[in-house]
Formats: sequence, structure tokens, C-alpha cells
Amino acid sequence: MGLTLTEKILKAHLVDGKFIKGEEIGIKIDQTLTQDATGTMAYLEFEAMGVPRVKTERSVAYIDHNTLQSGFENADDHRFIGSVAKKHGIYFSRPGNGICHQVHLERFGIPGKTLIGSDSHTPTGGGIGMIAIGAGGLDVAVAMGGGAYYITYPKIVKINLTGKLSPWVSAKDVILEVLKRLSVKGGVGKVMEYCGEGVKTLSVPERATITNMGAELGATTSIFPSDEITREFLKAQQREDVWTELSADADAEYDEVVEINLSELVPLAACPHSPDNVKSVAEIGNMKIDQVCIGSCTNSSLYDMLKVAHILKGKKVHPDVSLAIAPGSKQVLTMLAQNGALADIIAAGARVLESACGPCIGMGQSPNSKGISLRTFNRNFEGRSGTKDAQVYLVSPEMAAISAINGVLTDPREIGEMPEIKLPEKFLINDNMIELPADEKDMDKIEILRGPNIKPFPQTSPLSDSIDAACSLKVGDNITTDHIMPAGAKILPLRSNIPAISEYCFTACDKDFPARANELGQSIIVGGSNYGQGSSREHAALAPLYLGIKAVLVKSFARIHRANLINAGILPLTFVNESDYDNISEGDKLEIKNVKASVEAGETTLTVVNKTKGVDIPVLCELTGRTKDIILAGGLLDYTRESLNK
Ligand code: MIC
Ligand code: SF4
Repeated sequence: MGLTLTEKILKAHLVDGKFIKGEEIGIKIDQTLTQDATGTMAYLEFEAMGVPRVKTERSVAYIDHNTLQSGFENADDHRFIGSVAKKHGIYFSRPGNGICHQVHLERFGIPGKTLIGSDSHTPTGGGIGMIAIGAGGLDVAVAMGGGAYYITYPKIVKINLTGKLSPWVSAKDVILEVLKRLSVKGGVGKVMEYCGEGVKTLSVPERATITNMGAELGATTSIFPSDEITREFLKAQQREDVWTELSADADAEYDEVVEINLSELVPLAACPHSPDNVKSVAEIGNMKIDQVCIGSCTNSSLYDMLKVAHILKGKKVHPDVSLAIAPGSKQVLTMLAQNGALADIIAAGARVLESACGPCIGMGQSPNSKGISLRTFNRNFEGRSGTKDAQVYLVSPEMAAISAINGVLTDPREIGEMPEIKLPEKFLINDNMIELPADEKDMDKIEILRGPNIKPFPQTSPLSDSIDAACSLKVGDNITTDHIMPAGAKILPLRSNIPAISEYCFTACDKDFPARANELGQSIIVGGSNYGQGSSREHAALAPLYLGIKAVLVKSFARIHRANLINAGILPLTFVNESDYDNISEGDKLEIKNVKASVEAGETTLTVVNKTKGVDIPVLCELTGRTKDIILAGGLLDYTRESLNK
């Protein structure tokens, strides 16, 4: 039997475990990336491991999230990351050079290699045939130190593309269609592998839009084959030498198949407040809009920007609309400037932002009260824009641009004939915003620059014999990491200061939670299904750790967040019977007796005694050999230190 592309790459990188679906495997990691909002913690963790130089083929530290410097904090963090990078062998992409995923695709990604990044949209790299996975900062730190990265051997879904996109229908509509069909939980435990004749009609930036937003499916990652189109892209980036042809065998077997005829797709939008709440323009109607934002790691390539510039050329942004545009990288911005497209964008009345995440992570451009905002981004969770009652719709760049002119949601097919927009044969190469690491022999001369906002990793402790704690918070289904640990311009500067950021933990759901958890000393959180979906931010585990959370008991977890809880030494538990969710109320006193002995013995079913209600609740505690040892040690950092000392 032939192999899927995913299997081929995983097999070539397998260092631990067996190729059995559902079992944990360890893979060698060739490349890592971090961004600044998760990077400071990841590098503090890397330092704590005591490994002098990174052991990967390429590690890159990007500054793209916290670029709003309204105080010393972010600027200090940038300097810290820059100095760590220089010392320990990491390339450093300075603020202004662009969004990590866009720049990595342009300058560093290599087909067939493995990449993990401390950002959930790392699967963007799947657009050029990488196995690229989002992970917690600690996992990235371990990989930089040469350790394997562990995933559950995934199910592999074939997404068979046929046909060709109609004019003004976009790669964004492909992934919105997939989200509409499969939902934000549909990809959990799976890799989405794109195949079929339709693949040949999509450029690398279009493929990257699709793999990027595959993160919203909860998928482990998404991947496209590496073919002639990939070669052309890499050649235009003057990196043809790293190209290899890669695809699945013709007789490869998949766990599931999804058929998508590109010719049948229509322009779509994800309605508030979930990326899978997808409707066509006809279904939504021509609603009046207040704001349009174009950019983010999903849709900020040169290809996207050229389409936008074409639509805006000679037109004027509607007087009731604010249009903000952030090109994804310095390369994109410079090329737009050189070919005149930037002038068209500016002339139309767009507000041009620096090449960074910006409004996508609530760093500025929050909509007006109850504002309707069209964004080419990947997440529209409630409040993420910075305005709690804003209504955010996720759309293609084409739809965003034409709607900005008309002032109402508009189907881009109304624009009329679509010109052929070609990618250049040569991109402009200027890597002067990427700092190279110091030579190994000089590393001792590099001083690490630590600002006062940078606080050490929170205190951990090995798993206790029993857990006797109250339920400090009960939440519902689809809790995102934006609920657990909100971002935005005010809170993000505290990413390297866990004590300070913890004061905002879960305040989106319950403003009294941090104080209550502190008062209880130790406690347990109870939640519904798909708990922890969204970002890879380990702060959504580290803040609860700091607030004394010992276990999280839910109906089901999102992949990265569950891993982050384990890494933080917090016990992840799921209900055996989902109906038992109703048997716990906030404030109930809970007990898990002999939890340490049970975990040590590898028992997978434990009992949570609800002492307040007098009921016994069976729960699953599914830990494999390694994750079991991590929990017993009190988290991945302690576990890694112990292993290094052995
Ligand atoms: C996001 O899009 O939510 C982020 C901000 O990029 C996060 C990382 C973070 O929270 O720092 C992600 O996607 O992992
Ligand atoms: Fe940045 Fe937004 Fe992409 Fe996250 S999703 S990496 S915040 S652009």
C-alpha cells in the first residue's frame, strides 16, 4: 500500500513510537519559529533548560505581534528576544520585517521538512509541502534543544480538489467552505492533505491561505504537495535549491475523503462569532459596514495585495467605512511600493499599517461600538477585535476591498471581469531586517538584555498524592484561548510577566475569577466541549497554573491547549459521561483521591468525588508514558531538566 504525503514526511522524521493511528509518536524537528507574544516565555524556558546553542537546522524568532510600543514592555521584550537569538544560534526577524508565517514561507520554509512554531497558524508552511505544526512555547523550546516533538499519530483526510476557482472566488472561500462543512472541531486529531487536479490551479500563496486557516478546524496541520508551482515560487524567492518534489502515492489510503469542486464555490463569509459560521453573501444580504481590515497571516501576500490594489485603483473608500491594510511582509510592502500598487491603495483612502499582526490580535483598529467589521483574518471570536459588541465577518481580500468601496457587503463577482494577476518571476530579496546569530565562539560575549517586565517561569510542583479543591469556574462549550487568556493592546505587553497577566485570566467570562482562584489557593476548572480552541498561547495554561489550577475537567479538549496544560503540569480530565457535566456547579468541593498513585499505575479512569453534591463522577485521564511522566514531574520543564540530568 502506498503512503500519503503526511506519512512520508512523518516516517522520515520518526524518532519515537510506532506508526499506529491514535498512538503518540515523537518526530524530529528541523525548523522552529517563535513570535514575540509567545517567544519571551519560550526563550525563558529554553534558557532554563541550559542548552547553549539550538540544535535545529534553522530556528527563527519573529517580532510581529506586540509591535505597538505604548510603554517599555514590548520594546524590552523585543530586545530580550533579539539578544537570546543572537547568543543561542537563532535568526532574528526584526519588527517591521513582517508576520512570522508570511516571512517564513518566503524566506525559510523547505518542502519535506518539519517545522513547529509557538503560534497556531504555523501550518501555513504546509502551503509549500512542510509538516508545520503549532505548539506551545515549551514544546518549541524543547525542539530547539534537540528534543523530539510529540503528537498523536493523526488520521489523514484527503481533500480532493477538482475544477478551478471562478473569477473573484478566492482561496479564502475554499477554506471557509471546508470550515462550513467540517466545523471548528472537524479537524481534531487529523491532518488535512490537499490532493487532486485542482491543486495545480492554486499558487503557493493561495495554498498557504488554505493551510493557514486549517488551524480553525482544530486540525494538527494541513499540507499541499510540493510540485512545479512550488518550485516556481521558491525559484522566484531565489531558493530553488531547497525544492524537492513531494506528493502522496497514487494508491495511498486515507481515513476520510472530502470532495471539493473549486468551480462550484461562491464567495463566502464567516459570520460572528465563529470561523465556521459560514454563509454566502446572498444569505447575509448587502448589510452596511463600518470597517474593513485587510492583512494577517491568512491574506497578506503580494498576490492578495495586488488584487486589492486593482479593485481600489481609481476608486474611493466609502465615507462611512474605515479601511486598514497591513501587507504581510517587508518584501510584499516594498514590491507594492515599487510597482505603484501601494500608491493606488493610498490614493483610494486606505490606512496603511506596518507589516505585522496588528488588528488581527487587537493591536489597534478596534471597531466602533456595535461596529460591523469585515476582515480577511482567520478568527472572529467575540471581543478579539478589542470591541466586545463588534460584529466581525471573515472574508476574502476581494470581498473586503469591493465592500470597502461600496460601504455594504458586496459579492466580488459584481466587479466584472477579473484581470490575470501573476506572481512575479523574481521577488525582491532584501533580508536586511533578519539578523544572523553570532558565531558559536563569540556567544559568551553576548549579553542577554532583560527588562523589568520579564519575570521567570511560574513555580511548579510534582503531582500531589490527592487533589482536594473546589470548582472555581464552570464554563460552556467552545471556550477559546481568547476567553482564557485575552490578548489585545493592553494585556499582550504582559506576556513575559505571568503574575501580572494572570490578573486577566478568564476575565472575558467572569471578572472575579482571578481573585476567587487566588483566594481558594488551589482549584479545578470545569468546561464543555472543544475547550481551549484557537491560539497556541501557553499563557492560557501558565496563568491558570499561577492561579493554582490543579486540574481541568471538560467534555473534550482542543489539541494544543491540552498539550499546554500537560506541559504546565495541570491534569487534563474528560467526563466519561458528558451528562455528568450537570453534576458539578461552581463552588462545589471536589476530591480526586490517590491521584498520584493512579496516574503512576497508568489507570485511565479516575473518580472525582463531588463532596458538595455527594456524587461520584468517573473521568478519563488519558496519559501515555511520556505525558504521564510529565504530569508526575510537575510539567515539561521539570521533566526535561530531570531527563537532561539523567
Ligand atoms: C493568535 O492568532 O491568536 C495568535 C496571537 O497568533 C496566537 C498566539 C498567541 O496567542 O500569542 C496563536 O494563534 O497561536
Ligand atoms: Fe498574527 Fe493574526 Fe496570524 Fe495570529 S492569526 S499570527 S495574530 S496575523
